[in-house]
Parts: sequence; C-alpha cells; structure tokens
Amino acid sequence: MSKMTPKDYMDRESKYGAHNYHPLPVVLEKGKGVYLWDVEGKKYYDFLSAYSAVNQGHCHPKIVKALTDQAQLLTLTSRAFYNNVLGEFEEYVTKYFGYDKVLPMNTGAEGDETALKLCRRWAYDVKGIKDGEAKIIVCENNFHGRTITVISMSTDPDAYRGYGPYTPGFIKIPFNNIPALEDALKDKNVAGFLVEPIQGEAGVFVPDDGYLKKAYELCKKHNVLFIADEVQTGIARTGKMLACDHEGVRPDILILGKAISGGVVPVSCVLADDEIMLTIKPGEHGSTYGGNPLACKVSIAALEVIKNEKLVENAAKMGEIFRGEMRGIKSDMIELVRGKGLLNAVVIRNKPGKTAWDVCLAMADKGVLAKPTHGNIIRFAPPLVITEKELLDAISRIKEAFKLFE
Ligand code: IF1
Repeated sequence: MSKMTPKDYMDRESKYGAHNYHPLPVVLEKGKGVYLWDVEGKKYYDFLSAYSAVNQGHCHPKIVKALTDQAQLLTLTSRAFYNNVLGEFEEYVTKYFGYDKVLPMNTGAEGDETALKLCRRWAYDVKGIKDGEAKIIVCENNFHGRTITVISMSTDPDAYRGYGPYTPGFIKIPFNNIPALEDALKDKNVAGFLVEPIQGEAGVFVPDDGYLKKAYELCKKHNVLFIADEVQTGIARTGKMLACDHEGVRPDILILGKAISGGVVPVSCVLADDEIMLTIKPGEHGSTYGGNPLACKVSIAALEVIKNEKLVENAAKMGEIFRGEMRGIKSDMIELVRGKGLLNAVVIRNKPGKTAWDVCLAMADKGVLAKPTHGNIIRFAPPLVITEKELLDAISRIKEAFKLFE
C-alpha cells in the first residue's frame, strides 16, 4: 500500500463522511503546544485552537497524563451510581469560578440547552411566571450551538434554514444595544437574557465598554437571569478568566465548554447558585457521559494549567502585541482588527481572487492556520501558551501572506 497523499485523505472523507463542513485543504496528524503538523510533515502555527478549545496548547503533557492515568482506572459509571471523581471536579470547579453548584454536560450546545432549561424552570418555580409562558431574550447574530432549540434562537439562515419548526419563547434583540434590552425587559414573562460577552462566530464583536455591566444591572432590576455563554470567550481566552470579568459582571448562570477540558475530551458545564440550580430535581435532566470520571480528571488538569502557567496574563499581553502588529500592516485588504486578549479577528475587504479564504490559503502555505468566518472575517485565536517569540514569528508569516496580494 503506497503512502496516502493529502488528497487521498480528503477524498476518503468526502466519500464516507457527511459534507457538513468545508475545511481548509490541510490534513493534520500531530499537534504539540502551538504547533500542528500535516501528513507530509509540514509544520504550522495553529491560530484557530479548534475554535478556542485548545487554549492550553495541543496535547499538553499534564492534561494527557490526567487522561491516561484515569483511563487505566475508570472512564464511565453513568450517574446511576456515585464515583470518587465527580465530587472532586464539582468542588474544584465551583470554587474555581465561585458558584454554589455545577451541572456537568459534554458539548457547548448541551451547556446552553441546560442553561435554557434551568432558566425556564426558575421562571416557573421561583419567579412565578405562568407555566409555558417564559421568554428568554437573545441577541441577533448569536451563536450558541447546533441543536434545534439553540438554532431556534439564531438569526443566521445558515444555522436555522430548513430545520423548522422552531422552539418558541425567544425574543431577539440587537447585540450591544441597551435601549433594545430595556424595551424587551418590559415583557413581564421574560425570565432570562442569554448573551455571549463577545460574539465569536459573528466575527469577534466586542461590545462597548460598560454594555455587559449595564445589561446585568437591567436584568437585576427586572428580576431576570443574566446568562453568559462563555463557551468560546471563557477560560482565559480574552485576557481575563471570563470575558465577563472585564466588567466585573458575575452571571447568574455561567456556561462553559471547549477549553475547560483543553481540547482532549468534550466537557461543558453550567454553574449557578442553589436558588437556580436546585430547581431541577433528580431524574429531570442528565446525560450518559455528563461528568464522567475521565472528563472530570482531564478538566481539573486543564483548569490547573490555566492558573499554573498564568495563561490569563499571557493572553492579555500577547493579544496587545498581536493587535498592535496587525494594525501596523499596510494592506488595503485589511478593513479593521478587533478583539480582546487572544480572541481577535481581521475584517477583510474581499475582492475577486483576494478574499479572506485566499489569505487563509496563503497563510497556510506560510505555516499559519486560520479560517474565515462569514466570508470576510479571519479569526485569529492561537493557544494561550504562545510565547512572544512564536507570536512574532507567526505574525511575520502572516505579513508575508498579505504581501502576496499587494
Ligand atoms: C461548529 C465558533 C461556531 C460557541 C458558543 C456554544 C457553542 C459554540 C459561544 C457550542 C461552538 C463552535 C462550533 C463549531 C464551530 C465553532 C464556532 F464560533 F467557535 F467559531 F460554530 F460558531 N457557544 N462553537 O462558539 O459548542 O456544541 O460545538 O461544543 O458548529 O461549526 P459545541
């Protein structure tokens, strides 16, 4: 059997796999820290971090060790029985983020679904809204996952078209717009406001300073739960442990995913205090793999790495350097550079043959991997372990790629 070519790998996926993605034509086989290698041995800087799930760097030795150690002992019991690890994770993560309790799930979408269920249950059992009448405010251009209820909140046709009928009970308002929120909060059946502190998929939309704080205060004034989806912005990505920390906002319900387990196994969770969390009784919510011992040990290690390696501080420092360097690039293709910490985006003035996609292909050729979103926005999100030397080398390659289009 001769060695497979990259094309062989891509053709095999096309033949046997659903066509629900359009990946960059790169076939990867190894990752370590900020680096990825393809099947031909070419080395890349990873500037996507699996959509911000690999904040700790690929195959971090401490996280992999937690995985392999626990994998020899016990991987899954289900929640039909107790085990010796779940409580350790629950205590660790609730103290880490400062909440009474945690409900562990697997994917970010399940984290959002769980938050929606908690919000509705709290609406009926605590706030006293009539059963079935609770409404939740969401923002236009949101991204919270791919399940039917989650896409029922979406305003992006690519996310919701052809998947109806949709789950009712959502009020959509413009992001970063306080008057719109004030108006929506007049509805007495509103129970919650679900928001990404920075809209990732939309193209790294950073709201005005003070927006989150004002939104939180308005929610409190109307006895409405402030629900933060920090699946992508959390875990040090924006230069604070949580993006809400930039404004000192403590969400009533906090949704985490992706980097909480460092890109090793899927873990998501919802954190809240007892008044909200205890509205769900035994047997009323769950998941086969939710909170499994393997995932719990991996997540503890992944969260320890964030603190031990001071990745919050590094993300803040490297992010400043990145935005400064990118804003210094003289290219009529670059409309603007925006972001916080190491969650950044470059908005491209697309022209025929000079699109964001073309730039990403050119960057891949120069050894930097990133991918466009919404056609003309390139998101740059390297692992938070990146050093200044690595960052500057990657930036020099990015600059070379843009030069090709002058
Ligand atoms: C894809 C991007 C998309 C998320 C936030 C919940 C979830 C996500 C804020 C759901 C997931 C992933 C999903 C992936 C691409 C990526 C993504 F923004 F990160 F780039 F799609 F918008 N909340 N984001 O960002 O978490 O169920 O995926 O674990 O679906 O293409 P999940």
